[in-house]
This record gives sequence, structure tokens and C-alpha cells, in this order.
Amino acid sequence: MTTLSPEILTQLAGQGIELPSWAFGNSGTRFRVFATPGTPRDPFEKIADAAQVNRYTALAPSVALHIPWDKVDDYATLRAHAEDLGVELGTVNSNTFQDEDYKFGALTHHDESIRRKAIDHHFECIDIMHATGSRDLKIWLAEGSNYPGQNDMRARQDRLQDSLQQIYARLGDAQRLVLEYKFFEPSFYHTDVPDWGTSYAQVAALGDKAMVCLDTGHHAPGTNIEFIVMQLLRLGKLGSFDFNSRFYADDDLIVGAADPFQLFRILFEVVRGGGLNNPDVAFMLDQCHNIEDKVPGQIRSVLNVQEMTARALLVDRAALDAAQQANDVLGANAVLMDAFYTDVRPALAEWRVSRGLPADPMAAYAASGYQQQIAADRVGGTQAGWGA
Ligand code: AOS
Ligand code: ZN
Ligand code: ZN
Repeated sequence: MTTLSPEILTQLAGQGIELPSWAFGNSGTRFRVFATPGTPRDPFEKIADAAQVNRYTALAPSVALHIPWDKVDDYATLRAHAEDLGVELGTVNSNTFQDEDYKFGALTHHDESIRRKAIDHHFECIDIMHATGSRDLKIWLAEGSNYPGQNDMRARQDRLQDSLQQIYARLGDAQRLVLEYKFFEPSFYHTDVPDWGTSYAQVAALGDKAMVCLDTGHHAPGTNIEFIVMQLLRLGKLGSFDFNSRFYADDDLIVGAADPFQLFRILFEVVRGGGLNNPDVAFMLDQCHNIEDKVPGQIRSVLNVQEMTARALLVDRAALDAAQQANDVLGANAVLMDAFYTDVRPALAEWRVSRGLPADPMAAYAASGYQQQIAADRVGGTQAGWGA
């Protein structure tokens, strides 16, 4: 069995992956949303489910909120509820994609009253962050156009910068803004923040508290995502990850499910670039569990990140460097592949047990009866869901 050194285990012990509250709600495609028995009916129940993931893995100490989906009357109570369950409230995600007013844009809109409304929504999110103790405001903009000529793309960039400046000025000293990019959808011709370069240009003009959010599902097929990771770390602007995986577009599938090798390559660049357990680089999941149970879906996800992190840490950096210096093409590649092909699961299971965790968190959760309990308890009311 492969053993993991004390240094590697120390690094793994420091790993925390934030869970998205919306992963516990029902979601689906534009064709159908299938309900899962036991789905939370409110933010309190979403947090209770997220705490289960942390309970069996010790990998998920915080939960990201989404406003308005997770709006409550009293955020202090929600915060206390989370802390009672051993988790924290994390990133606050704004939403400018479900309001009729935002049909043609929000932070980029040429109508000043609509743009004002969108900026004010972000002010509200910042107020909530103060109450929840959250550090990060995550902005993903569903803005763009469907037809050439529909919009003045440049003017929209200028208005976006002005909007972001107003939001940035409102941040507290310890708060940050992370700007997510996505190359298409819901718009299909142009998107106002389509790529890391645009996000970088926009946040660099704001200041140190503004960073780029990299969602692994938001690139054209074939994109070398680990190169972008490397570059943003090099520039000191990688603020956060939205981890998920995809076969086609923004599939939001379990991270590491579609392409474990890509996840390994990304995590290797994170390690290489000093991004692991670096408070500047938040690890988050952005996933939806359309047909599978949500809590075990999230447990599987954080375990996949942990396993690939362990493999990335196993790369023999000295050997890799020597092979690279010698222009040993195949030798260098072999160093990387050796680590990737190493099965770390038995060593991780043994380590978990030594920390009082279950060897197999998936099996322990399945045996706990929690899933059956929530299915029985949470009947009636409206199940929370994407868009609810
Ligand atoms: C949308 O495609 C983005 O990935 C967002 O990060 C996220 O899915 C959305 O903000 C959920 O609230
Ligand atoms: Zn995302
Ligand atoms: Zn997405």
C-alpha cells in the first residue's frame, strides 16, 4: 500500500472545501427538475445536510449561500445554527439572472435604474456578509447578447467596471469580491465576462480585494485549464475555484467524475503555485445533483478533491525538475503519471480512521439512516430548488 508522508498528511489535514447550499436543493435541466425525497425546505435544512458532509469527511467546514435563494429574516440565527452543527457560513453569491428587469443586462445595463437595482442587490449581499461573517462576495453575471450588433460590447465593459467599482468600494476591510467568468450561457453570441482575461482585467482595475473565480466547467472544450490556474496564481489573482466536471458544457457534475486526470493536473498546478491551503485561494464546489442523492453526491465530491490533492502532493518535484532541466520529455511525463496512477484510497482510509473518521465516508453515511430520516421528515412544504 502506498503510504503518505507526515508532510503530505499535514497538508491534507488543512484542506477545506466549501459546499454550495444549492447543491442540496432540487435542480435539473431545462427539460425537467426531478425531486429527491428529503430535499431541504429552507436554508436551515440545507445547512444541516451540508454539516453531514463535514461530519463524515472533515473536509467541508463551510457552506456558500445564494441570495435570494437563502434569504432569511435573521442571519444571526442562521449563523448560530451553522455553528451549532460545526460549520460556518461562507461565500455569498449574488443573483442577477432571475429578475425580469435583467433580461438585457444588470451590472452592464444601459438603463441606469436597472443598473442601480443590480448594484443595490450587491450592497444587500455585502450587508448579509457582515451578518453571516462571510468574507467573499461571488459575482457571476448572466449578461451578454444573442446576436451580433445587439449590444455595444465596449460600452458594457465600461459600465461593468463602474458597477464593480461601486460594489468594491462598499466592501469591508476583510471582505473580497470574486468575479466568475463563463464563456457562454445564458447568452450565446457574446458574454460580458467570458474568460479569465476579462475577469482579470476587470478585477485588476479594482484593487487587491478583487480576485478571479475559476469555475472548472466554464471553458471551451479542450481548454488547458491548469495553464489558467498557473497564470492566475502567478499573478496573485486566483481568488477561488468552483469545482465541478463536465462532459459537454456547464454540466455541473461531480468534480473529478468526468475527467479525473484534468482534476489532478489542476491540483498539481495549485500545489506548484502555492495555492494549496492558501487563504487567498478558496476551494468551493459548484455542482447540482439532478438525479442522485445530494448529501452522498457532495461526500463523493469532496473525497474526489482530497484524493486528487493527495496524488498531486505525491509528485516527486525534485525528479520532475531534474527531468525538465535535462529535457527528458518522457522522463518528466513519467514522474507526473506515476503520481497520477497511484491509488491513495487505502492510505486515506487508514488515515481517516486514525483521526476518528470513518474509513469509508460514503458507506458510513449510507448506514447512518440520515437519508431515510430526512425523506420521512421533510414531507410537505416546498422543497428548495435551483431558482426557488
Ligand atoms: C453559473 O453558471 C455559475 O457557475 C455560478 O457560479 C453558479 O452556478 C450560480 O451562481 C449558482 O448560484
Ligand atoms: Zn460557478
Ligand atoms: Zn456554472
